[in-house]
Amino acid sequence: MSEDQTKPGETVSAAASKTAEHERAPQAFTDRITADGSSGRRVEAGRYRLIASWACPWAHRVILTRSLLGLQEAIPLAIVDPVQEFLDGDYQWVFSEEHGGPGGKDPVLGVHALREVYWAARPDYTGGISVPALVDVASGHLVSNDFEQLTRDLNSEWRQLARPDAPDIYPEALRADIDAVAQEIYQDVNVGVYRAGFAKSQATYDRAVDALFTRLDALEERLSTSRYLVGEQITEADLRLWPTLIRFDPVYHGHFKCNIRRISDYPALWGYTRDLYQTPGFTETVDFEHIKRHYYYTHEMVNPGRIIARGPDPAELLTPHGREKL
Ligand SMILES: N[C@@H](CCC(=O)N[C@@H](CS)C(=O)NCC(=O)O)C(=O)O
Repeated sequence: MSEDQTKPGETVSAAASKTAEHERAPQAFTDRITADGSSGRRVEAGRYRLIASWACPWAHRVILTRSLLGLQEAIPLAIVDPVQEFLDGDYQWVFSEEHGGPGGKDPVLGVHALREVYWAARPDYTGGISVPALVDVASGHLVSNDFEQLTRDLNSEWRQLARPDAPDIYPEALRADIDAVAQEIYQDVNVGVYRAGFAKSQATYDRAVDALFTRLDALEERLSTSRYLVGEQITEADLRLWPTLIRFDPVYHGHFKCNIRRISDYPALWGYTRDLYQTPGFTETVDFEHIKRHYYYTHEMVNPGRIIARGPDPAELLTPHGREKL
């Protein structure tokens, strides 16, 4: 695999930000929670805790699924501070007084740094420490940090606790199409923005940004005749793309040098971004303050002065999108 490729499951931003190339951390925690308990862990309201960051697009995909399915009460959410703490030579996700509780600890799990959860599960663990992370509260066991499997399991195994009219975001009949478009989006868009932003050479940057905008141009075409990426409903494919789009103009365009075009320069992509933003279940998962503070503060080599770019005005997301007619 070349330096430009990234496999699903690696800790993308950790790898990209901490090494010149894209170092691969194997997805280390992949236990499953199942409806029938056959995996050893049964679906149960209130038993597990989802640790996430409002800033992280991978965590956002799980948060969105939870929100669309109405699983907020069944799976409580713990949000880390947007600014990582420098611990033993590394930036780490931590809880704080503001995001967490007294003593800068998560009030339920009693931990300050997310790495404590990883170490409790595997004391000799030296791989990436990433969000999202789903924890079995009583034992403190880290069940999974695999965003893809988590999303799928919320949609299937957790259905008994979902609201009755919850959408199926990964319907059997559309899976092949969803997987195909998700794979293209993953490589060129989801990871592409990081590749461009953390490039250590002009050639690496050029390749990333070319692939990114070629893909965005193709998605613009696709979305100019259809409201959603696959079929006539919101699917997992949309949940792959949208978290990157919503961060694009405020962060990736400037901070990651993805500035050939803005999303707001693409009529269909921009309408689509607003359409989903205005869809129940989406708006409440977006926190621009966390998104901006995280990116502009954390990547020291990209933005050593920690100056947060001001624009664009988030109110633009509330303007009419006219996509109902599609
Ligand atoms: N483990 C996730 C990857 C998620 C990821 O890369 N999360 C980033 C934040 S956007 C992270 O936590 N990076 C570790 C760090 O920034 O220290 C997966 O299923 O692929």
